[in-house]
Amino acid sequence: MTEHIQRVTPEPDMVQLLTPEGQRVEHPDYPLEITDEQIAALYRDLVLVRRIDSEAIALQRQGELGLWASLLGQEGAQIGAGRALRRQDMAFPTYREHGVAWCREVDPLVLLGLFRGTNLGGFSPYTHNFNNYTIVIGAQTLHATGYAMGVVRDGAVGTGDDDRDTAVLAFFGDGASSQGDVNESFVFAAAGNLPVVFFCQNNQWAISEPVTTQSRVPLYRRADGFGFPGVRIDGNDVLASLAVTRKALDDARNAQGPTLIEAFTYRMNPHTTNDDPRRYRLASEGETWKLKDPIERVRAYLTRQAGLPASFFDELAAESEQLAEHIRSGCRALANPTAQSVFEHVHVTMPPELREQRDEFADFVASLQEATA
Ligand SMILES: Cc1ncc(C[n+]2csc(CCOP(=O)(O)OP(=O)(O)O)c2C)c(N)n1
Repeated sequence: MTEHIQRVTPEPDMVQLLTPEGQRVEHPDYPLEITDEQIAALYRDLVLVRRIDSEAIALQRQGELGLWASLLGQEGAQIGAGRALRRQDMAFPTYREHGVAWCREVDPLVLLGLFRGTNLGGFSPYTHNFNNYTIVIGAQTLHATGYAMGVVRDGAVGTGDDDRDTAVLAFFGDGASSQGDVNESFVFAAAGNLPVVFFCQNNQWAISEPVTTQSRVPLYRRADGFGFPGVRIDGNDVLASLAVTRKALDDARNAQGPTLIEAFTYRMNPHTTNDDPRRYRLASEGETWKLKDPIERVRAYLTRQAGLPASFFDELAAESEQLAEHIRSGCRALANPTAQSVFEHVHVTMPPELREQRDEFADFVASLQEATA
């Protein structure tokens, strides 16, 4: 670390609509009309998605999953963004967007299959308008930008038809913002005024690399250099995430071009279940962020301001238990893929050479089984 590097602002200027204490606050640029019932629905999403995450970690620890990338602490950013999408919009995730997958109605068991190694993604992107998880850092921003080019060519922006106009939402992390792919996608999105919203979850760490060594300026200000708006939100505030993403997606659908949203948040768990953050993070950092928990503030609002009865929370706890059971038993029951399945889903119609290779491989596997019988 050289001394000339300027640190990012410690207390960033960001859009916030719900404080960590659960107080609603207004922002002049992002008014949000939302009922208490709708806030309760967001709370349900947050709680159930956190449960999916904690069950997945437990399953990994029991040897049922090879790996899991936890979203603990990032639920608010993801549910707000996910619930801002319209049916026809397309979202491009990394490998940590379990909350967005939830909003796009992807069965959590399908996600678990990827981390168990029983599927290679497991769902059709076009069924859910949610692309498969991308492990290659930043690559999906190019896919999203290319998709947005297609949207323009289909004449599906700026028509004024709410069911036709389409936006694209690309997720990536603070580490990914250092990648060439992300910067190239910014250039193309700006040059083509494309209907794409870049949603960066700045969880402060790219595995062990802090964001402060990667950027001299807050990440949302990168957008300035490309000529489109950048905005920083309190990434632990589901309402801010909803309001700002909704506005950015509206702009995109109305042919106003791209926006960069930086959700300022924190990855409370290790990068993946293979990582040990005690080697590079101070425990005190995690303690500070616990006070900004994205779920607790909504709960505080719902109990103190909205006056929701205890029965609401009891019913949600019961639903959470049921979901956990679905995940535990469903994960163990996931069928192992056959050796030949690696040949599937590559082409719509399998070419003859590939069919030949598959059959040869099948004979080889059978011969091994005979030899060991
Ligand atoms: C092109 C590429 N380079 C390196 C890696 C290894 N890698 C996996 S995750 C990661 C850090 C990503 O950090 P960030 O973009 O901040 O996302 P986060 O995991 O924190 O959500 C790296 C370098 C990779 N998967 N792809």
